[in-house]
Amino acid sequence: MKVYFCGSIRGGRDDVHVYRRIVHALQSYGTVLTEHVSSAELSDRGENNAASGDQAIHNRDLDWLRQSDVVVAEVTQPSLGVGYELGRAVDMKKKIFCLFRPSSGRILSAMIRGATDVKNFVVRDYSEDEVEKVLEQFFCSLKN
Ligand code: 6IA
Repeated sequence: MKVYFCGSIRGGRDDVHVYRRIVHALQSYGTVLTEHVSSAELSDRGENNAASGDQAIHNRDLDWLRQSDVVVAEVTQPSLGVGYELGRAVDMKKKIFCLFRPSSGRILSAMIRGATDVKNFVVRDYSEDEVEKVLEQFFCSLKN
């Protein structure tokens, strides 16, 4: 199983500790193609390798997105890139699982909350200490 994980980079890195926890849990279900999203060394400049330009990042990420079996996104910290990835993933008919923390005080974009269709696009409100449990429920539901 190949998992594409989405989380904010240039949108802000406040939640990187949550991304780490999610990626760690995801690794028990398959290969996480985008592990770097949870790297503490990656700043909101979104660049720790000056040689790779934005176009290369975009094209490589879309290749990984195409290869993926499932897309998991932490959507609490608003990010243009994550929104874009989700839109492209919908178009590719991927299974998508979005995680949102209401305790942040934010209200999730209607374009994400409203994309819910039960089968392929699921939005789950959760708290940080439930990460492992909600992922387990999601991956179990894929088997049915
Ligand atoms: O607009 P944002 O930067 O917040 O978008 C974040 C999303 O876009 C993530 O889910 C990533 O999959 C993707 N993304 C944005 N920037 C990068 C990136 N930067 N590398 C990989 N994916 C990215 C350079 C870091 C690299 C040299 C280690």
